[in-house]
Amino acid sequence: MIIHNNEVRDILNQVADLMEIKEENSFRVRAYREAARIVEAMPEQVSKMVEAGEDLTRYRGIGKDLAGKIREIAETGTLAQLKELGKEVPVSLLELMKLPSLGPRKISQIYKTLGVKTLEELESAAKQDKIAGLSGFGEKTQQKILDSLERFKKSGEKRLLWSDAEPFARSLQKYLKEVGGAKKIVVVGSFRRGKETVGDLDILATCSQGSEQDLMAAFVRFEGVKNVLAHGKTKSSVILRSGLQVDLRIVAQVSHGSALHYFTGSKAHNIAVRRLGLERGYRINEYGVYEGEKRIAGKTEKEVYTSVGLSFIEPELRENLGEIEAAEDGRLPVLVKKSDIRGDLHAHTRRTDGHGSLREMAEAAKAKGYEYLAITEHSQKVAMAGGLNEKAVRAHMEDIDRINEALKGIRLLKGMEVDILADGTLDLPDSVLRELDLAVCSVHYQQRLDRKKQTERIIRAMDNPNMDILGHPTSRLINTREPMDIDLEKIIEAAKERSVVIELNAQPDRLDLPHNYCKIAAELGVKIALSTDAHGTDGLGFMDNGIIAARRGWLTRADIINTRSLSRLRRLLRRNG
Ligand code: DGT
Ligand code: CA
Ligand code: CA
Ligand code: ZN
Repeated sequence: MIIHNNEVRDILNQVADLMEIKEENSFRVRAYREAARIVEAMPEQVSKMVEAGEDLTRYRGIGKDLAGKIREIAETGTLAQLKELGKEVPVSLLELMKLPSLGPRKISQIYKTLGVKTLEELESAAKQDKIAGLSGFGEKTQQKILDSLERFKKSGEKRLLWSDAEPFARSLQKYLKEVGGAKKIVVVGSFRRGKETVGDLDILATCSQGSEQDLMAAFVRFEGVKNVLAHGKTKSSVILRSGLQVDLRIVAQVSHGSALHYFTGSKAHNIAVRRLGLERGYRINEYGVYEGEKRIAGKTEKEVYTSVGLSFIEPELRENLGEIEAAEDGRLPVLVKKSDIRGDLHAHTRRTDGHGSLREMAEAAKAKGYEYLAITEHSQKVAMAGGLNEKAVRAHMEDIDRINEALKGIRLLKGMEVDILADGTLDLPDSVLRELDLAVCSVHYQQRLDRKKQTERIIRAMDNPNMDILGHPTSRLINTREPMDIDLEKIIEAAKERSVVIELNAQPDRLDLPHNYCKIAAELGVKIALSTDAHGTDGLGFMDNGIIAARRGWLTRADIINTRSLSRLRRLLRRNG
């Protein structure tokens, strides 16, 4: 049985949630969450490591006890402890955790005082005005709960983050490739377009004639399958244990290009291409491009585009947001790629809320082939993360100087992630900000100001010449937190006037700046910092996600400052003229 790291992570987090609702020892709760985070970041399938008898305690943060739990999950797909906890607190309370307005403490209180166990019961309690009276709640919180219930119902099933779908996409692809007769196996749909979340996975296959049935049979037998929704000759659909739906289609090899194009989408892009075909008298569908009854193209995707007079359009651009017109005019951007990246400009260490040391982070960045890595610790306002005051910033800078002397082939930059305070001033005095190599400035508190105030707050911060980069500009957390209410176009224009760089934060649930705004920024000539916001050495790997997001945002190598050598980067940062 293949248990994916994300499934292990989810079970560990569920245990932590239930323990927290039960008000168990907070150190234990944290240990589970930490283990979940470590498993998520593991470069290999933990289930394979368990199978090979590897010792998981070599990961810092995983002790003997947790290693045993992880082994149990990897071997059985579940954890007896979760069932035990379920006897003491209803597992249905985990559903309530999906509402951003409720944490374990509040859930525990609502459960204990009102006996609320489900989302429905929560809604009726709130509607009957029973929540507002609980200590620590009030009218406002009750309304927030109702609002988030409303949003939750509207969004229905949550779409999966691209990065959470990826392990399933990869293992299915590998698995299907190994079936006798299988030829090309491509994951298409929104996954191929690199959309930040995917509704389901769509797989397109070709195979040698006569092996269609074997391929379909193998697909529905895949170890991760929970339900088979349909099992046909050319199309089957399954639901995986994680809840993700996967569709497999088999097409003839002569149609592969057309089918790739059709099933990659987006629908809006397809419709626009089909319309261009119609203007030339062609019919375009998933089987080919036809002039009358004659197939004139369809074996490759490129042929499909050529048939309507377009150059090849990268999947990430296929949203009908101007890519067709750009292809017609020969203005398609040459999208940034992984090998263009020469450093990372947002990372934390143990000094604040990260997990690695300066040296570990530097070595990991060097191993990625980078020239530089900016260590940008939180500032004092972010006390929860152990943010640094002026004195601590100086110690941070001295440590970096010292370590840089010892390092070869990689340079650490003295950075800070400086909080933008509610009035738009920065959380550290200019005297110390001036001495940094770079300041990423972000909003962490009071994210619910009204649109005008919030926009002004951020622009005011940009007025400070010590600000180099605006960090995670909307503060959204995909599936959990709405973006701040801001006039982002105005902020981008203000960044242009002040030569402030805007961050594209590569955390899989941030991808902030969103892609349509990346495009606007690039058109205006505003530079982008593509940064991972790594909180450990493994976090530097989020750059791969970030590249996809940047490509969806039409960004080229020239648009992104960390494609530059260190000396050019320094010249681009406005603190150096
Ligand atoms: P998702 O799954 O919601 O993240 O988004 P997609 O884009 O993967 O959509 P999905 O799975 O419904 O369909 C996969 C692709 O198949 C879609 O991107 C384009 C193509 N497709 C589906 N339905 C239609 C349709 O009615 N017309 C056209 N032209 N294409 C369609
Ligand atoms: Ca899909
Ligand atoms: Ca689909
Ligand atoms: Zn950060």
